[in-house]
Amino acid sequence: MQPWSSVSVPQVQGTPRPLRLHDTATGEVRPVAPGPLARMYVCGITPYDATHLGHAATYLAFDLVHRIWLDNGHDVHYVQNVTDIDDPLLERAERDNDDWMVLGMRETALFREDMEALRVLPPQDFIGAVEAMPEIIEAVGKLLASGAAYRADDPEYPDIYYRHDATGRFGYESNYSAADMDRFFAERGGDPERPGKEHPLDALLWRAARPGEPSWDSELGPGRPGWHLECSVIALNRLRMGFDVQGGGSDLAFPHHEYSAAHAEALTGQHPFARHYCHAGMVGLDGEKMSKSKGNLVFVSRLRGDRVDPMAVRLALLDGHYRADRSWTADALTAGSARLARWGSAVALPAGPSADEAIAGLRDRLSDDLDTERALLAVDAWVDAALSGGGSDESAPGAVRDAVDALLGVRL
Ligand code: 5CA
Ligand code: ZN
Repeated sequence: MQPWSSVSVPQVQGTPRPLRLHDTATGEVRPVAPGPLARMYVCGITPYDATHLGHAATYLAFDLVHRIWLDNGHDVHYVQNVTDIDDPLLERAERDNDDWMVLGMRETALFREDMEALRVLPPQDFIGAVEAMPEIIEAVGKLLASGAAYRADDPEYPDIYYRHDATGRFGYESNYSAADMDRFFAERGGDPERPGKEHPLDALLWRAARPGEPSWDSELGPGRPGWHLECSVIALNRLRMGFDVQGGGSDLAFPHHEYSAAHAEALTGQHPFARHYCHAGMVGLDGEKMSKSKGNLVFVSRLRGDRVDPMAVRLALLDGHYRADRSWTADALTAGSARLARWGSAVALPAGPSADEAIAGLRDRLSDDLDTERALLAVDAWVDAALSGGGSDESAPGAVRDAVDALLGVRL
């Protein structure tokens, strides 16, 4: 698929800081130590509805990772998928008497516009499950041949399942208890009760064609892919094993990222799939988790339609820790708009105090597991001093403007 357009990222004066990030697999904040080419995969949308502020917050968090890497002089290979065939898409299309493929294309186009408006740097590879179908089919064949997968005992629908313990490392990514695994597997798209499986936690790789459902011909028989394998294959074939960051919301820590890692490790015999597994907290609306099924969504596109400045949305979402579950409120947007206006006035001044401390503070805070709340305060301190008439450094306003643009993605 065509990714969205990029924006230029200015150089920032001073010394970059290497990034430290929380890793779900080890439970620690530890250095991300990429080579000259930093490699990141972030799980993309399932395009059956518009992008809400929860999705946006997650993509903003990983956009900061991207920007910090650029600041540190790395080239970045960023890959993102689009789950453009899966149950939720078919269910929504059926409900609305729509065509699932047109629905997916429409919502993906809107997502691109939203990301562009928020100045999220695009991935180099933006890959739909449908376009990756030959790669997915090949991977299922390999897993079957190696014994990591089997056909369900069901002559009518001989779906193909992954043996959850095929690598002997199952559970290392999420570290969830057996009870939590059972619960989240059932809640998040798994099918523990499916007759014909060897074990309730075995995950679907290939769903044999059902009447009325789209399917793809293959040597496996006609069918469509399971969700976790899509991300394994799209990441593996572009980033190879041991890439630096696998990202997404915390709802993906299990089962999705556990199985994506397990599938890739079973396919290659190598470990690990990713060197860091990073998860953003869930954003809710006034205290409740924002979710398509609850219908309590604030859409980025709707805010754009209401002529809200996307940079104010960006500042509002960055004023909270990416790993914390948090709430979107009208007050957060008001505060983001006010901050945007103050920052804009300060960088428009002919001079201000030296930018060195603010830029060093911004880098220190961001490189410490993306502590955006305190990063914003470091800029606030310079802005307050500049607006109260302090300083005569004529290069400072431009330097702060560039640093805020490059590191926070906020154009003033
Ligand atoms: N297509 C899959 C990933 S392969 C998927 O989860 N799609 S999604 O549209 O449901 O979510 C897209 C991204 O937004 C995922 O990274 C997901 O973890 C994240 N996300 C979903 N809901 C929220 C929320 N309320 N707050 C923060 N992030 C969220
Ligand atoms: Zn994914």
